Amino acid sequence: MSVAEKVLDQYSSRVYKNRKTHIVEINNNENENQIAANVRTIPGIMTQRGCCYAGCKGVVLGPIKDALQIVHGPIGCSYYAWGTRRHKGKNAEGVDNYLQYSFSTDMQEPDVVFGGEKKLKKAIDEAMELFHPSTIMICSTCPVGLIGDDIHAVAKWAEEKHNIKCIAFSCEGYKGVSQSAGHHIANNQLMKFIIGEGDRKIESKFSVNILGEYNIGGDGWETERILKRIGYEVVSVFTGDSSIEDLKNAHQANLSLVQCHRSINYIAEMIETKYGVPWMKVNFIGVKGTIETLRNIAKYFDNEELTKRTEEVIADELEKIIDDIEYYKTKLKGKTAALYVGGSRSHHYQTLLHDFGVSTVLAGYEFAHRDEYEGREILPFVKEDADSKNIESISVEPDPEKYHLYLQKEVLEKLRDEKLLSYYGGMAKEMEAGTYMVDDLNHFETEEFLKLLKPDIFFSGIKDKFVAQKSGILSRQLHSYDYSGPYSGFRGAVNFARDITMGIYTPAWSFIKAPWKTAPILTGTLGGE
Ligand code: CFM
Ligand code: HCA
Repeated sequence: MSVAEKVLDQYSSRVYKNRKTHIVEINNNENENQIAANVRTIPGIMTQRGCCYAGCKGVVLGPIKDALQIVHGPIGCSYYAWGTRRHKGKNAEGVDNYLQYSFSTDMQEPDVVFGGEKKLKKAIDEAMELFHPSTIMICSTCPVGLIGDDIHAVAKWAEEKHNIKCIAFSCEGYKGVSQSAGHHIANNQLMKFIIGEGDRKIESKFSVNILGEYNIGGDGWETERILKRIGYEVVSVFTGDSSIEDLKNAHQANLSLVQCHRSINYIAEMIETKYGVPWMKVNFIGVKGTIETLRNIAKYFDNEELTKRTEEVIADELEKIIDDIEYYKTKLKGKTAALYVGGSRSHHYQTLLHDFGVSTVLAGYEFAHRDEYEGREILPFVKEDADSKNIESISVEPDPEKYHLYLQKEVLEKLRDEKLLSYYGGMAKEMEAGTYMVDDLNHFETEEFLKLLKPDIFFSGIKDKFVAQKSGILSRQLHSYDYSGPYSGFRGAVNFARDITMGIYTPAWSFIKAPWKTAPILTGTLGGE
């Protein structure tokens, strides 16, 4: 019996049938690594997924520092989205910073019975009186959708009364199947009400947006540092340490760099369709990943000076970290890891682990779509390539829900032949045969897989890390890095290696004994009576 079969075999037939489609043993034949993803979790299963509101307010909007964000709903929802992800933002002259606050309407039973719009209006009036923000965002949580408060009408009222920008997000937690629905809702509203509003003069001809970079542990700052050293102008970052003023100008950049595709692909595609700004998938996690990314960006701009400067910066950054990298390699080479994070890191961090000789035995996502697992072909820089190669018919479906490129078969083959198609995502094709890819890994499966695969490290989240840790396996949190970081770029790679080396070699492990190491696994009575 394979490891997966041993885990699945313990389920009832109904659950077995469902979960089997979410667990894939990687096969050398790429086409066979197909997985079910982005579908409802069976009720009763202890999923680690979050909700739509978490994806909208918690993830995409949360880091925007100068928008005062009011959560319309019970206080718990607001507190959760404020405290968990730890958004980092620097104070800047003339830019408000509300990151340390948690604004909520604190919905109670009478509001559910009689409606909560009055309370929401009062909260907006109070916020205006105390803070005078220029932008307010309203995010609704589950009860609001159930009772039917019209937050969009309230937003319109607020704009007229207070002469501000007020945007409502109907991101009730129950919508969709995970955080993923919330990303989409946030992206649509940012596109509709913010992007395109700015008219800042962009000086550089090498200007970029960094999309899907939320500055966890300071990652965005590190990425920006490297890009600026080379000579790029960073117009906006979605949304780590961002301000409305920057986001407004995103349409003016030459190129969008997409770090986390899952949470922001909608904006990348919409900016391309509406303003003609192309996008490119990047990965600033891992030394090799960063170098490859920097070279790809330089290749896009195709400028001799910029290419030279890129190589100089790579060489200089490498020289500064090479001794550390070599040292940590001696400590980490040959170790194994399991990764279970949201919708992009389980793939990105395999690049970084490879840098240190750590291999992956299992990787999974909470809410990724099939793209992130299986990959899809993308056509970068559609317009330019189409013109220069005389490709006649390319139709791009602009609806972000179905953003596949619909190409005629012969066109597709021609592009493939000329290596104009690049591949996005596809964690499967970088994983070794015999390892596991699991979608929506639940509590039970986590325990079972860890017991059977025995990885040296389990990279996971706030909720699930302690199960592993108490069973004697080191667990590092990849959501907010157990409050360490940055882990991106060159310096980040060293921070990461230092943290996991400390974790693996700490003497604390000799004081811990997993419960099943001292207690018998089977209990029962032997003999007749
Ligand atoms: Fe993108 Fe993210 Fe992630 Fe994500 Fe997230 Fe996150 Fe994550 Mo937590 S946007 S998909 S919804 S990289 S909050 S910064 S760590 S689950 S893997
Ligand atoms: C979220 C945010 C989260 C949660 C992490 C966790 C984050 O999706 O709601 O619960 O482990 O990164 O903070 O992913």
